[in-house]
Amino acid sequence: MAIIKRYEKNPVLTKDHVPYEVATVHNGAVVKHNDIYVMIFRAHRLNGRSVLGKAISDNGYDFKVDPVPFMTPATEGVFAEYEEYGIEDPRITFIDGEYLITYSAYSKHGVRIGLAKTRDFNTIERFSLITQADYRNVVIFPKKFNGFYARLDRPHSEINPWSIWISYSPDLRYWGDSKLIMKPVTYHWDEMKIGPGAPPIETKRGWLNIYHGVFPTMDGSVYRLGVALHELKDPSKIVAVADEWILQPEEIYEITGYVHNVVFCCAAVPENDGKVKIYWGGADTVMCVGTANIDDLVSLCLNKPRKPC
Ligand code: BMA
Repeated sequence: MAIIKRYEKNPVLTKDHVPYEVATVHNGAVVKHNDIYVMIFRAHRLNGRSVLGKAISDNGYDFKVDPVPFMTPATEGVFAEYEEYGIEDPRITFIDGEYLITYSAYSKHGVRIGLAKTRDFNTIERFSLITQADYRNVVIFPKKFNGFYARLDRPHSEINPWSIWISYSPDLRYWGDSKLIMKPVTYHWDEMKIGPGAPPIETKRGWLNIYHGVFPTMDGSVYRLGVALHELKDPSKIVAVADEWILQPEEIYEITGYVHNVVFCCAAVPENDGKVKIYWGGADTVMCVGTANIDDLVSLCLNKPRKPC
């Protein structure tokens, strides 16, 4: 049986739900704020550049989109220079009473990561550009370690297949002590590259990291999702990585679209009943959701691990 049960009415959000003109709705971050699910999603404008939209829901399935985008590329200040080509793939972490939103900022200089903050999803403040080029997929842990914020990140690499690193910061602005902690495995479903997906979820057995892995084929790349466990006190240490993927493109809305054969995750919302709602973009075109038991994901890592690397 599939470890993630797809919601039967997927996709939960498409461009038809959006009151302004967009070509896609995907790679959304979702959190529960005052018992309301808030989704910040990526949407391509008709010029091929992305903005971030906002949608809310009472149940995590039926979303209503705001009349205007939540964030558009900055037009002044230091951010304008680095967001000219669009803003993409948000992730949200709640820590110290604020929501931290990381996003990819694209420009002629490459892609780097912006960090914005909000307390209520009504107002938003850009805080800092927290990487140089070329980085994507930065997720911040919802806890500090020895007084330091921690993040998983994914620098671009020509020599080594793109891998997951960890970095630390005393103040969210300056990051360092970076270390490579997880690599793709040759002739495996994630052999081409891996990257952090949802911000990690704390479980009794470790931090659950839902990540994406890419496999190259004659028909282009296939994006799938996998899981890993990191040590609770020291997330730079990997307890186990599941050998099998947890989700691959299988439904029509994942197989065809703006980019075919893609499931791409930016968020997972743990619930009180031991389940987690996992959100993913299908074919870079629509937003989907499914549920899994957190224990099943943890067991998959522990009982069917792959060789560490
Ligand atoms: C990655 C990013 C994601 C996208 C994925 C599949 O490199 O651009 O935003 O979902 O490719 O196209």
